[in-house]
Amino acid sequence: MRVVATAGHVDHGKSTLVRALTGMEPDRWAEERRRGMTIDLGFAWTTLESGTTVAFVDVPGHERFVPNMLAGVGPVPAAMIVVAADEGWMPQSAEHLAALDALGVRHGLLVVTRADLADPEPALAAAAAEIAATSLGKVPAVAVSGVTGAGLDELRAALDRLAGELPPGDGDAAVRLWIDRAFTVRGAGTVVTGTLGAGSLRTGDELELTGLAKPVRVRGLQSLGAPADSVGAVARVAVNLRGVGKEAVTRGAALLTPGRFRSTELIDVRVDGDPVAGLPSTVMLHVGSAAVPVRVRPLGADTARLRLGRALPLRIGDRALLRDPGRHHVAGGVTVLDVAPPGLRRRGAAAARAAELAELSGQPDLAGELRRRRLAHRDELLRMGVAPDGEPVVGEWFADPGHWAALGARVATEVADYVTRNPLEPGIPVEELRHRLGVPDRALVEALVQPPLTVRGGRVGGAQRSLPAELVRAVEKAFDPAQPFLAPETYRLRELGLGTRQLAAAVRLGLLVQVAPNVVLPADAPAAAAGVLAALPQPFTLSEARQALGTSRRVAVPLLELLDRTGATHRLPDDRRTTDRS
Ligand SMILES: Nc1nc2c(ncn2[C@@H]2O[C@H](COP(=O)(O)OP(=O)(O)OP(=O)(O)O)[C@@H](O)[C@H]2O)c(=O)[nH]1
Ligand SMILES: [Mg+2]
Repeated sequence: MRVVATAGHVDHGKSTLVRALTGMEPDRWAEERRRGMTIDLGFAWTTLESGTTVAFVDVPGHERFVPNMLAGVGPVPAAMIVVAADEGWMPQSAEHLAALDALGVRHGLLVVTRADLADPEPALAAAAAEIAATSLGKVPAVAVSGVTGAGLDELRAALDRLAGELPPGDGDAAVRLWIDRAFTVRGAGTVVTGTLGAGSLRTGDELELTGLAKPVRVRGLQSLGAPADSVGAVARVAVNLRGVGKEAVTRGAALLTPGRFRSTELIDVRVDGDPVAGLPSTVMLHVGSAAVPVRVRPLGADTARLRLGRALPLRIGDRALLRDPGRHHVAGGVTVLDVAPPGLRRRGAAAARAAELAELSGQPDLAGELRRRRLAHRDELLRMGVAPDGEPVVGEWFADPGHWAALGARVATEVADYVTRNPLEPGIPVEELRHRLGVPDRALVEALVQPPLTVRGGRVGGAQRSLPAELVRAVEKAFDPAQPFLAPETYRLRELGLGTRQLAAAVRLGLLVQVAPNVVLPADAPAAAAGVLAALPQPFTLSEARQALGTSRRVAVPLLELLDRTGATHRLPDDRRTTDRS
């Protein structure tokens, strides 16, 4: 199936033509038939010579109903532009064409109707020239009369050729069905309809519905009035939903493949058309069947940030249009560049962002997205419309290669820093390292750890966790257990193989404590000393302490100072000390 929307000024014969081609009545409402005027979208279809079925979305031409027209053409990539031979090119001919141009519609047909009332040539020439200057370019043109039927065979042939040129829908893509009607069918419940531009729907499918927190289920499907178990793009489709009241759905809502779209209220866009500096601060954004007011913040000459009055499921590369309803003016087409843009609070952030946006095309691009975001989860990328077709760094995480390398280098520095500050701990807790690196998942931290560093017991540390036996032996030899406060002289330590580097390692590994530049003691010596001193009559002098500990002044002076610092001893004004807390 192919879907084609009509376009054109009020009363130019759009509905008459659709009726003549399909034998169906596109004006569904009694009021429309009474007034002889289309108010809302109409739907009809026919099968052409080639066997291709074309479904028409018939739009109203009256200027008051342009928003309805836009809801109809938004999701449809082809248009049949209708111009009356007796009236020629008119204001809504121009506004409809501007809308098609803004949406980037590239496939179309010009039909000059009411050819029985006037020579079609002048209208045809004028319209063809207008259309040629837009995204549609040069289109085939046919003159017809909906009343006499003249030219209808040629029109059907032209439609068949157009249908053959339209790209087939991608049935495997994610579904975003912009809803153009919602109604209740007695006994069946809520039914919504729309033009399925991509993806497939099946009965029983679970889907997201914009504005609704819980998922909805497809109870039944119809396409062109006939029930179906599944419907693939491109198609007109009616979906009977389970678990939704009609009041929960209106035109502009969308049915979505779960997990594949993110609703956003803030987007950065490129505007083709009027310069963004000249846009009103509030305009209407039309996309799919939705229309929401947006506040415009110009960033660059043709880029802007839009704050949406209501969240919409948008992706990078989506086409939309901006319209000033007061002036009946399509201000321009919009290409979505970013659906999760960064804040602009810092000074100079807006200018920097404008420069960044100038480089963006709206073509989703994994490498570029990662360069800007540094790290991104697969789900987040999918929802933005970026195919995660590269190699993840771990699990479902993707990273910019430069950023990832920089993080890897920082792991070693952060681990070294932590271990120096916390020598007795066997490494930095993974969570602490995650925090220091500013990454969102522990799995990323673990993936960044490279030998000789390892992750063990929830910590990241050096590979060698067991104490080097040689060092332990040398330290044991250096001290007499009966005289633990007698620190060996440097020359003696050297004899035992304990040079500066070995001593530093022994201190880091918790074997020794550095009391003064040239004084090391067993790690438990300060605590043991505090015990010995507590047994002395209080307060005590340096000399009394030295004798009780069985050591020299060289050791006693810095050892007592260390005990003072840790609060184990208190120094009184007369230089005596006490271990009492008072
Ligand atoms: N003589 C003649 N009259 C036509 C032809 N096509 C349409 N009309 C008449 O023109 C009037 C408007 O036709 P519609 O088909 O309702 O026009 P429309 O473009 O659908 O109008 P809106 O939906 O309101 O924008 C009707 O009275 C039709 O009978 C034609 O080819 N020849
Ligand atoms: Mg009509």
